[in-house]
Amino acid sequence: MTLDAQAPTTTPEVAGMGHSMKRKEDPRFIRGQGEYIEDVVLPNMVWMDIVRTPYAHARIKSIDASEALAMPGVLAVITGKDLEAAGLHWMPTLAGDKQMVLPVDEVMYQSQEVAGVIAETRYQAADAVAAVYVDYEPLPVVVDPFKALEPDAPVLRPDRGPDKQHNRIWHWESGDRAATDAALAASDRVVPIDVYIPRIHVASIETCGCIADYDPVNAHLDFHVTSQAPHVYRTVISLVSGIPESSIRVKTHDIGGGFGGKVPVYPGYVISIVASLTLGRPVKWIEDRSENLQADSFARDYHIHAEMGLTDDGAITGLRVKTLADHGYTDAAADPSKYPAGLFNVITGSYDMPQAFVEVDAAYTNKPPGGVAYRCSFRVTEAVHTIERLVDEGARAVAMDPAAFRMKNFIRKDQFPYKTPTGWEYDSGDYHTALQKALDMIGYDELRKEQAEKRARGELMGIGISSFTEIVGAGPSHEFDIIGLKMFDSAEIRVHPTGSAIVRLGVQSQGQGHETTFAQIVAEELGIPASKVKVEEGDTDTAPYGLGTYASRSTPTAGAATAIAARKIREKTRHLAAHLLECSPDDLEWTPGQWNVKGSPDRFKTIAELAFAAYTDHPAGMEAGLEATDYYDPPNLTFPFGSYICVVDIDKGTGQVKVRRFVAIDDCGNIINPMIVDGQIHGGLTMGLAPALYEEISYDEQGNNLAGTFMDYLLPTAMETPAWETGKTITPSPHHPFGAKGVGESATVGAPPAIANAVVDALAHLGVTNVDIPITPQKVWRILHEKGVA
Ligand code: MCN
Ligand code: CUM
Repeated sequence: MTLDAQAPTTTPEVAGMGHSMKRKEDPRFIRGQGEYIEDVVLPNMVWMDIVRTPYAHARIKSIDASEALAMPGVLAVITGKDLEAAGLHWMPTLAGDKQMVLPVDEVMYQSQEVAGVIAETRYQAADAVAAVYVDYEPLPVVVDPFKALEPDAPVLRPDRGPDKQHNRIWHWESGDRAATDAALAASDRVVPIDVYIPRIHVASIETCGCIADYDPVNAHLDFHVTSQAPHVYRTVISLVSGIPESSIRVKTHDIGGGFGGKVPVYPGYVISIVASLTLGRPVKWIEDRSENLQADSFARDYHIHAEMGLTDDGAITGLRVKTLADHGYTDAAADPSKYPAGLFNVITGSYDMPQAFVEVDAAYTNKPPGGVAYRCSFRVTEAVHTIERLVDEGARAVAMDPAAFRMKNFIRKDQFPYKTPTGWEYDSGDYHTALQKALDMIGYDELRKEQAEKRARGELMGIGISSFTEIVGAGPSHEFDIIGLKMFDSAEIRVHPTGSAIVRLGVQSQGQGHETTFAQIVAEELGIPASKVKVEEGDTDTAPYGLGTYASRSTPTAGAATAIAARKIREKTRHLAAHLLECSPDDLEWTPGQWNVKGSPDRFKTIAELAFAAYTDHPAGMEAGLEATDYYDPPNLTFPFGSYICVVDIDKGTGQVKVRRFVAIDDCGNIINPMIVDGQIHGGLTMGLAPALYEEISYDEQGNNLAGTFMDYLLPTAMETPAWETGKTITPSPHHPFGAKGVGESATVGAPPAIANAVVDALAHLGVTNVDIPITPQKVWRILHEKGVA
């Protein structure tokens, strides 16, 4: 059923599902009392800074660190040769490729790490970095992934197997090629589109950083780090270093934004650990902003050619997609093993697609490695952008309104669970209702009239729609793993004698409000007020093993684990209540926060009484205590969706695009905290506006990063951000324990094509069929100039 909002079943004091409880973490954040890596200072701590290459591809002839080593406070300079001696100069990437910790022979991208300099203070380390002399011999640079695949291109990774002496990393296919070719051949028309989704970077407020603290006496490593996946880090560190996992504690603190950029294990982390092992002192390393923009993992960089088959009356018959993915010098994408192109084959989107075939090739180039990071669950943003742009071009080809075209081709709500031709099973959806709500809210018909009048006067106004389907919540574990680690997630709940509780989780908040929402899940299931439920994440010594937070998976996986663990506790309290009330457990029924004897409303035991009894008055034969753990393996992913409509006005003189209105209707199933979900959507929309209009990391022919500072890499501020108008529909997930779907990335995935479609809509009468993002004033002005309009 599709509802506008669900009514809470608990009181505001208990604050279970559906209450807009204020975030428990905010008092410390708004008072500047958060604790980030930079705030953590350990006794006897020293600093590391990193020497980086100015060349995108070069041979290292020699490194001379003698002058640096003689400088005040300098303790060590670590090079690739030092690591090679210990077999630590390469490390595995999460995608099963390998990555240099420090280079021995060749540097592969501009700003790659070349040496770590450790000194008593940060300033001494930075000064000494400038005194490390590296003699480079420049090598030919490959920046264009198409050229990388040409037969005469230099092979960038000769370390790969003898059968892989070329720059193609992998080729991946999904769907039925022959059936799709046949469907397109039989179509009345085939509409093509070429889209480039540029490289972008998350630029979270807190850059990456760590403190490696090796204690030689106890042979124990404490690793403080700003990471989205602490347990995975612990396992990787153990595998790389040989230190037993029981002697490694990974500890996060508050995280100043992750957005995917804090999933990979960066070379700086490994160098810090080696430095601490060598010196026996805590070693802190924190990137500066330019290092973060130039060397951390990137997102997108997909060159996509897509074709859609259509009948003359506007029915979609099939979709064929060919893509080239630029992965930089190593495949370090944090994609599940089976999915080298992530979940890109969700590209059939919200449409009832008879046939589809998707193929992706990945290429090495002389750019930083990475992939997927930037608020996108495994390449879904690229997929959604393509299908939503293509659907608009399809509508235009058959002279249909883009809203009507979508309504005609949407999967109908009676078709769920819906199997896509590329193999996904969408759990639930109601796309018609969401789009209709967005059309009504923005006043679509009026806007079309206004647009026609303006066009007659020569003014440029456009309306763009995006009706996206997201795919979030990996596992199930039989399909999803990262470096072999199955993708489930976990929760452990302990209820204390006086009725308060602690929840420990394998996921990791970076600003999403887990301390609040996970407490609300316990409040909903057990009736313990959310204010009395402490949520703890990010300490691998105490939390149950989990895969971490990315791909909007926390609510679908750890949220489910929390509910199931709470239900195990509830079941135990039923037996406690039966003992105390001297009745059979079968005679009891649960109403929020208490067990009642059926038919006797005055005979009940509250959760607080039962918690106390678990430690003071449990029956013979029952274990004392009140706690439970759950490792939840989801049966399927969840498929949140939404319909966004954007109105833009374009200035003919400057090419400036102004987003006049933006309506976002989102559906993430049942909602834990409506205010937090709204916050996620507002932030996500701004992070969708960013690549649509401003952000791009590009390189010149020599592989120089052209957007290595905030002067060139433009982040939208409050000035550029329009007043988002949001609304909801609620279509619960049928398989999730409390009907929720993830939402953390929906808006970033859904927003860019709405904006791009609005811009193309404003320019379509001039013959424009696509404008690649970021849609800068210069790009638009050039088009207007060419068309003789500017
Ligand atoms: N929520 C809810 N009801 C739902 C779904 C979610 O109340 N039906 C709540 C959750 O309980 C959680 C928040 O909304 O507090 C986001 O939940 P979810 O969709 O499960 O996503 P995750 O917690 O797994 O967060 C990951 C997601 C990702 S992948 C990126 S990238 C991103 C995002 O969250 N990074 C963020 N939002 C971010 N927000 C902040 N402030 N900082 C980041 O780095
Ligand atoms: Cu890929 S950005 Mo989020 O999934 O951490």
